[in-house]
Amino acid sequence: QATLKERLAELIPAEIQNVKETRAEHGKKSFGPVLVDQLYGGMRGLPALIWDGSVLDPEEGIRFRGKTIPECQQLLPKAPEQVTSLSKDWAARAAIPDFVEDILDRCPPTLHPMSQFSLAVTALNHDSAFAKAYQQGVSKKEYWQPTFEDCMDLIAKLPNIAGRIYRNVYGRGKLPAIDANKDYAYNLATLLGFGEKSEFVELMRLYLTIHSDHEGGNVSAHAGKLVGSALSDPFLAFGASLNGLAGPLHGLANQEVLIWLRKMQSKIGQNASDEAVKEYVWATLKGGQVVPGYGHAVLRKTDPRYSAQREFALKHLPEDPLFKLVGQIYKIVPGVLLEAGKAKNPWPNVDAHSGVLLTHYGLEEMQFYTVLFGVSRAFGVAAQLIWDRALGAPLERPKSYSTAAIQKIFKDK
Ligand code: CMX
Repeated sequence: QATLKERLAELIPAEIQNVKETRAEHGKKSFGPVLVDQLYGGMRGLPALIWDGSVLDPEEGIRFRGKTIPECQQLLPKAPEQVTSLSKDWAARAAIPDFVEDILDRCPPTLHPMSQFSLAVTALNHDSAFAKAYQQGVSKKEYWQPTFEDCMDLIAKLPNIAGRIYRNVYGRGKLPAIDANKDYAYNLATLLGFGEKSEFVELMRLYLTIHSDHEGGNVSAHAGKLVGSALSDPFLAFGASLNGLAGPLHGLANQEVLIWLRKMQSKIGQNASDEAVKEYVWATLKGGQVVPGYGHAVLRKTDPRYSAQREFALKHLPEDPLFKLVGQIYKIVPGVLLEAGKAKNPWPNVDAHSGVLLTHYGLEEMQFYTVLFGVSRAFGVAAQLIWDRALGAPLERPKSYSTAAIQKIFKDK
């Protein structure tokens, strides 16, 4: 049975050929007009990147390698032997260097967990196989191999980093050892102190899968790809992803949702009427703030990642009061956002639901939530970094314009 690396080595030559043929056939074709508004408007909808692991449809949501979330739920895991050998490989690579432990142990508990996470991941570049191979003059054709090793190390070490941050910041005792006979989600849950709760472990399996990838243009994915394009190693590249994920319009939204819900409860009480909730939502908008967990730059329907978590909650915690509040909000917020008339998508995204599930099982420290998002996002970013190096993706360098230049270009047109 082939290892993951051997399988990749089999697939790469055909994919190089596939890209070559695609470029030969379509390379000179136009991909639609670029509007000046797209330059000012955060490049929304601008075709600009290749990303193979997943594709996001505005109506349908994410597909991972062509499969929807429900299809993945049906199909995974289909290869128990491969899963076991991969779990063992990650367990064998899981230890983090002493100096990275020291860095984390010296962080003040007031430093946000995402900043600590980013520091630790960046520091892993100390042992990067890619950086070392590059210094030794490795050929371009071989780039993907040390990148693969770094990506596997990165993924493998994240549970120890996340667990250490959680226990340091929240005083939750000593970190246990990784169990080489258990899967990644179980080990992550155990390092956080929740391994005994089988439902939480199951939640981690769902959580790690649905947060892993959301095509290439979102801030964390794009930041990783961009930095990787300078041949910065996967630790430096993924550090950039984490810094982007830590923003409130992106991954930090899951923390913001919980803070917003708690504030709402303290303001209008536990079992508030629909009217009172609606008023609170309006007050948020009138205060010039966003409703966290709602809206999306690409999606125009309810995020299937939200629906998958809602299904989990309906099965395992239908009576949880906070889950009921999330359900109540789901009925109210889209109407308010539509009436307010600004948001292009009034429906909930992944972050509207995740915190409630974690809270239910006792992981109540909301500042930590985005760290879990980051652990999962490593899978998508790392996979693309390997493919980018295998396919020889070039340095990213789009053209920027000044407003004066735009005015000049269109002066007489
Ligand atoms: N609440 C209030 N206003 C919102 C809104 C929301 N949830 N969603 C969008 N809007 C506003 C925008 O702020 C923007 O206002 P201005 O014109 O004053 O700048 C206007 O509606 C148009 O925005 P849009 O085109 O619909 O949305 P964008 O593509 O610009 O932004 C996103 C997308 C996600 C940043 C935005 O919907 C938002 O801020 N949502 C709340 C934060 C959130 O949940 N982020 C997590 C997204 C998922 C993830 O990455 O993890």
